[in-house]
Amino acid sequence: MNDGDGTPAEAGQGRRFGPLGTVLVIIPTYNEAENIKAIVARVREAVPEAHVLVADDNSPDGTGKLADELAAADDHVQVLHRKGKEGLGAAYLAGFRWGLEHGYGVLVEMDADGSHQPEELPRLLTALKGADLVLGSRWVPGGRVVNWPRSREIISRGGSMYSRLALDLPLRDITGGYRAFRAETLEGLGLEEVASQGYCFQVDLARRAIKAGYHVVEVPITFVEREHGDSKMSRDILVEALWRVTTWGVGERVGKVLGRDRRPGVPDRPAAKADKSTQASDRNA
Ligand SMILES: Nc1nc2c(ncn2[C@@H]2O[C@H](COP(=O)(O)OP(=O)(O)OP(=O)(O)O)[C@@H](O)[C@H]2O)c(=O)[nH]1
Ligand SMILES: [Mg+2]
Repeated sequence: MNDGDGTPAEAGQGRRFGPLGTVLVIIPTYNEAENIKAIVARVREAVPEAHVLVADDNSPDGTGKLADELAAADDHVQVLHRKGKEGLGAAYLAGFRWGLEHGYGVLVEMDADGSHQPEELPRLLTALKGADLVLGSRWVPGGRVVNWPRSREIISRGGSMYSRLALDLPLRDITGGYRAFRAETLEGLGLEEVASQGYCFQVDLARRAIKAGYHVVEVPITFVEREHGDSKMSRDILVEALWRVTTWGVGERVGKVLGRDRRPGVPDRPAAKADKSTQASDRNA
């Protein structure tokens, strides 16, 4: 258990946050046979009380079978077998659903390829004691990337900057996928409406959290480029992100001009928390 102590965190602007409850680390996999054992072992070592859910899309390289072996040997490891490759977003949505149904208090997103270091998870969980959502961030002071080609860094930084400006989000790393959500936060994001898949899945969840008034904190991380296996990044994923972010941004601006007080795709609900003014912390930005 990673219980919060209910103390008002300085970052939470006076709000009291409840205990965290049990942590579920969701690891989506597609052809990660070379990585799955190491990443699960590192999570189990770094945060022994956390549970792991591998969400595998019937990987042809047998990742799902390896995950089954891990699950058979460790009651903190579970596997969600999915029919076939449907993209990162769909795998996370299925993993979130599973985790919420099973009563987990915290749901963590983590890649299988070692880019998101499990050893940094305790820092994310500590920050979550005073937040609704914590983003592992490469682009705040103290954050960095290791072994990334310049071209990837430009795409990633550019994607976050474009999303920040287009969607008016006070965040630095909007496309990153190392995150810790409180269960109540996920329940308030309108996940049933989420259709985005690749990088824009992460943008979509971040913008929903901000627009719904949740307190989002960025914690610096060191992102390490994968050493084994192939990236699933593709031109289609980039085009999808560019298209959706642009559409959301235009929709929000048109909505403002028309006097609507809510953004497209964002659930129409009262302030998520008592303090609606709670916004993303620019503490680290
Ligand atoms: N279940 C599932 N997992 C996926 C799918 N696509 C990617 N993943 C997983 O999502 C995580 C991130 O994918 P990566 O290929 O590492 O994408 P990336 O981090 O943007 O690219 P690199 O930096 O080049 O590694 C990895 O754990 C993948 O195995 C998918 O369609 N289904
Ligand atoms: Mg990766």
